[in-house]
Amino acid sequence: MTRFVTIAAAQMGPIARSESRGGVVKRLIDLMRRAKGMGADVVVYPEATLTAFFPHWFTEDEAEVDAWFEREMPGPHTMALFDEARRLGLGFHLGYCELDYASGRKRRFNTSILVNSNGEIIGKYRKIHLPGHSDHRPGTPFQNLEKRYFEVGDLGFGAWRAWGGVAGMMICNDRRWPESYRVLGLQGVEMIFCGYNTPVHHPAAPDHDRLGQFHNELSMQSGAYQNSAWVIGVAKAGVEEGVDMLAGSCIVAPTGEIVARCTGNGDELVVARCDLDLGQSYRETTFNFALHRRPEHYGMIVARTGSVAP
Ligand code: CDT
Repeated sequence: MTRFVTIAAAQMGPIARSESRGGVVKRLIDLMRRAKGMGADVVVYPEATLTAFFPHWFTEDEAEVDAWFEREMPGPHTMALFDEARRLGLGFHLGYCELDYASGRKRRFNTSILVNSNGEIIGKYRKIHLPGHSDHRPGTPFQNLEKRYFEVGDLGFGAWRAWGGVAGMMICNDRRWPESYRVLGLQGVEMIFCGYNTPVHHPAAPDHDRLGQFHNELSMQSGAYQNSAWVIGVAKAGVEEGVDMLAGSCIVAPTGEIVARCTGNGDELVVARCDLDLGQSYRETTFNFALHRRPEHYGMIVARTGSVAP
C-alpha cells in the first residue's frame, strides 16, 4: 500500500527584535490551524523560529545573547504550541536556539526538533555546518555571527521513524553540503526537514547575491534526487531588522522536482501530499547504494598521485 504524508511548509515573515516569544507562538499556532484545515499531518517551521535572527548583530553581553535562547523545550511560551499540536493531532518540526547545561557547562546550539501528534519530542538535531565568522565586522551591513554564538552540533545527522516513514533534519547552511544529505540517505531517510535564515546579500561575496535563490533550490533539489528523499525547505522571509531574507520555501520530491513553493515574503503555507514510496524506484535503480556506490574506491586517485589539498 502506498504511504502518503501531507506536509505543510510554514514560512515565517520577519520577526521584529522587539517581538515577544508569545507573539511569535501565536503566529505559529495560526499557521498550524490553517495547515490542519489544508489536511496537513506535519507542519515544518524554519530555523530559529522563535526570535529575530540575532546572529546578524554583535554583542559581548552574555546575558543579552542568552536571552535569545530556550532553556527548556517545551518551555513557558512554547507549551501552547505543543498543546495545540496535540489537540489538532498534528506533528511538527521546530527550529530554535538551545541553551544546554547537561554537560555541566553552558553550551549554545542552533537546534531543531521533531514532535509527534501526541506532543512528544521524538528527534533532535544540532546544526553542524555553522556559517559566517566569530569576530565583529563593523564595516559590513550586518553580521553573520553563528560561529560566535553557537557550538558545532554534537548529535550527528540522525533519522527517526515518524509519520509512516523515516524522517531526518538539517539546518540552513547544512543544506549546501552533500554530506548532510548523504549521511541521512545512508540511513534510508525519506523526508528531510530543513529550516533556513538566508540573507539575500552575502557581505563576504556580493557577486553570489544574484544566485541566492538558484543556489538554494540547486542544493535542495540535488540533495533530494541523489538521496531519493523528500526535502522540505522552510524560510524566514522578508526584511527583518533591515536584513532582506531569502524566501522561496518549497517542497522538493525525490525526483528532484519542486512540487510546491511559497510565493510571498510573509507568513505563508504550502502543502504537498507526499508519496513516501516515490523514492523507491530511485533507491532501487540509479541510486541503489549497495549496487553502485563504491566508497572504498574514492580515495584511490589520492593514494596514487598524492592529494593536492592543502
Ligand atoms: N543561517 C544560515 O546558515 N545562513 C547561511 C548564510 C550563509 S551565506 C551563503 C546559509 O547557508 O543560508
